[in-house]
Amino acid sequence: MFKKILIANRGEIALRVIRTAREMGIKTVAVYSTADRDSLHVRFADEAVCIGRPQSSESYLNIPNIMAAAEITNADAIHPGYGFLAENAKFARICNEHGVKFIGPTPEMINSMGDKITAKETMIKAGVPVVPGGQGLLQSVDEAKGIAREMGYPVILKATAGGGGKGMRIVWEEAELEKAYDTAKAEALASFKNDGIYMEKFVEEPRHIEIQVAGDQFGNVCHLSERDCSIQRRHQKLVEESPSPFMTEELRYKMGEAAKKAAAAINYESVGTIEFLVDKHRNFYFMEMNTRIQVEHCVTEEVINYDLIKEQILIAAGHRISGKDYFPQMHSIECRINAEDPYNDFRPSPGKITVVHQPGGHGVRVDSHVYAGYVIPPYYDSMIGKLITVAQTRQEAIQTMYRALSEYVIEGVKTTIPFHLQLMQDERFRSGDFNTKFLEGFTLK
Ligand code: MV4
Repeated sequence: MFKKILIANRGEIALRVIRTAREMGIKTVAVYSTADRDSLHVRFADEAVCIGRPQSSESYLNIPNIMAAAEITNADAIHPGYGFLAENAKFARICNEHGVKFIGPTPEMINSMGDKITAKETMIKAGVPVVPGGQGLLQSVDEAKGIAREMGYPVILKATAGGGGKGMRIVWEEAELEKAYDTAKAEALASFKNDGIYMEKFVEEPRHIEIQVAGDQFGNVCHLSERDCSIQRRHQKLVEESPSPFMTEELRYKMGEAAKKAAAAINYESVGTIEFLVDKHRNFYFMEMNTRIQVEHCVTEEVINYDLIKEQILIAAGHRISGKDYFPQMHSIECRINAEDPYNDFRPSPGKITVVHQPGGHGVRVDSHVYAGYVIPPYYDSMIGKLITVAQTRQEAIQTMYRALSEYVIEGVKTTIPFHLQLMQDERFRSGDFNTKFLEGFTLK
């Protein structure tokens, strides 16, 4: 087993990894930017090394500084968390070349899922359903018109180097196609230095349902059931839950088998997530694979009673998994509590938190790195913490969430708590009848 893990991240996920490492008897090294000197991850780690100025590019994305910190502290593994360098194949390669185990998949696995056309081709070969569309890169507007005419509008243009919604264009009729083609290409080039785009049939009002998977170095793969992440706003997830209220036993079986096929197709090693679009007829289509631990991993942990970070560390250390699948025994919901003003277009609200009271009690988990006096820096994401509830039923998990949200006190910055309070009382949310468009028709009272 590793003796000392460096955590190349900050905030709640750094703390989350430190907690599990300590339970496993593994020492930890925090790295931090000068904006994060007073962060809890710095105080709770066994050692801490400053790696640069506040801007991510000079600290949490600065590979030479992180490697230097690993070297001087004698860390034998690096946990990348999510965001920052978590899906950076070059970083994974550099870690491994320096004898520091990257706690995640190999650089080849990261690359094979990073390019969306390559990922889609791999899935077609593996027999995983994908959204109907053109084969590979679009070469011209005329080619795009031909494909769209054949499969019918609406269609969607996506960047092969994209993901997470950046640089997408929905096209409702042929008259719009040429302009959309040009802007999608220009946006892709500007955002990713790669102007490759491809086309798919646009699936209207889909649900976003993802399957958690795990694979080991010996070819065993399993699934750990689903999360419903349909409650999003501008591609930012706000609420996640497991199981999905839309799920049936049959659909879980089919999506679970497809997710395992997807992971097995690249001999996936580590924990990861297969994202699917699910239409109203319960047809499902591979969207992308996340080769990292995700923000919303906690709802899965709660419903299967299983520490996913521990599993990720064990797999990286060469342990075997049994290969048996996991099914939800409980219902869990996560609300992302952000320092944003929900009355003002969710505008970031960084600054000093003057008062904190975090909820507790039966069925409540808070994963957060903040305390009274903590300053949320303007340089990174605006997450204050994740509030997670678990109960026997969805209705009870919602009731517990409403109660916990009512107890949650954060003063000094605006938060998304009022949004979540209203959502937990919303009839449509409570009925489970929602899709990725739900928040477009939601206004805060
Ligand atoms: C789609 C789609 C409809 N049809 N692809 C958004 C994130 C990126 N991973 C892909 N996304 C979508 N791809 C087809 N063929 C609708 C979306 C989409 C979406 C997906 C999941 C969650 C929220 C979303 C919000 C808008 C659009």
